[in-house]
Amino acid sequence: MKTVFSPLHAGHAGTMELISGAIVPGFEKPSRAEFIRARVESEKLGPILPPEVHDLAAAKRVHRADYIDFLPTVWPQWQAAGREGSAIPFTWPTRGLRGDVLPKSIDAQLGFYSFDGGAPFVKGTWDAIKSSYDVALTAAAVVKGGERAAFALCRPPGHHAGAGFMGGYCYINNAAVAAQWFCDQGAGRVSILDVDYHHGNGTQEIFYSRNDVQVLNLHGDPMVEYPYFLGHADERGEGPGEGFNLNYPMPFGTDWDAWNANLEDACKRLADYAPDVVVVSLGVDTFEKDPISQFKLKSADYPRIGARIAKLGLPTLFVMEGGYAVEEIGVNAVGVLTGFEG
Ligand code: SS9
Ligand code: ZN
Repeated sequence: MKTVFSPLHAGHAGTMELISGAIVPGFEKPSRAEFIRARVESEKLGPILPPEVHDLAAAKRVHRADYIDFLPTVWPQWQAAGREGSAIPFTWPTRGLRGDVLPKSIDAQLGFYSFDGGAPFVKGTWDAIKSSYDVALTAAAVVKGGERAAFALCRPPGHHAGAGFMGGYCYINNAAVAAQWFCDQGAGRVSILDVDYHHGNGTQEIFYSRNDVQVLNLHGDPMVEYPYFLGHADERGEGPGEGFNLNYPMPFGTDWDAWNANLEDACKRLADYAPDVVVVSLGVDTFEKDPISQFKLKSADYPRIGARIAKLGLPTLFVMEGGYAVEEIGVNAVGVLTGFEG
C-alpha cells in the first residue's frame, strides 16, 4: 500500500491546549506523524510519496468558502496584532449572541470560525493544514487510479472540522474532502467509516442531509465524552439523508469484544449500502494507553480492524485522524494497514 506524507506537518509545533484546568503542551504534536512514518518504513508497508499541491477548490466543496479563506489569514492577523504563542479563541457566538456578524478582531474571528479552543495556530499551522489536505487528495487519486487502497498520513487531523468551523485539533476535514472528491470524480455512493475514539462531528454535519455519502461513526458516548454536543444514536440523518448517518456511541471502558460487535454491525450496514469506495477516518485513540481516551483496545486488535475492512472488498482510502499514545501510535495505525493487506 502506498503512503502519502508531507514533512510540512512539522511546522505545526509547540502548540498549547487548555485541558482539565491546566495549560499544557498540545497532545496533537509532530512526533505523532513521525512515529507513524517510521513504522510504515520499518514494516515495509510500501512506498512513501510526497503530496501533489492542489488549489483549494476541493476544500470549498465541503467547507464554506469564507471559512477556507479565513484559515491562511489567522497567523498574519495574529502577528499584526502583536501577539506571540498560540492563536486560540476564547469567545464564541453561542445562544443569545450574534452569529451573523463577523467582527474585525482576530479574537472574534477565531471564535466565529470554531466550536472550541482546541485548534490552535502557530506560524507553521496553515502550511501544515494545507499539506494535510494535499496528502488526502493525492492519496485519493491513488485509489481512483485503481489501487486497492492508499494511506493518507494526514496531520493535522480533520474529522471534527465542520463546513464553517474548526475545533478538536482539526481545521480542514480531510476525509470529507476526499469523499466529496470521489463523488465529483463520478462515484455514485461513498461510505465514510470513522473509527476514531471521538465522534466525527464535522463529517456528520457536512453530509447529514445527503444520501450519496453514508457516514458511520464508532465513538465514546457524547453524554460523557468530547465533542459532547453531537454523536448520539438517534442522529440518523435528515431529509434525503435520513438513515444514511449511523452512530455507535459506547461507554468508557469499552473493550475489543464490545467495540468489534459495533464494527461488525457497521460493516454490514456499509456492505448493504454497496458504495463505490470507502474512506476510513483512521483514529487509533481507542487504544488502552491513549492519554486522553477511555477505551481498552490493545495493539493486537488493530490488525483485526484492518482485516474486517478488507473483507468488504472495496477500494479503500485510509485517512489518519487521532491517536495520542505516541509510543504506540505507529504500531497501531500501521497495524490496521498490515491487517488490511493480510
Ligand atoms: C477533553 C479534551 C478534548 C480534544 C480532543 C480532540 C481529539 C481529536 N478532556 N480535547 S481526534
Ligand atoms: Zn480522536
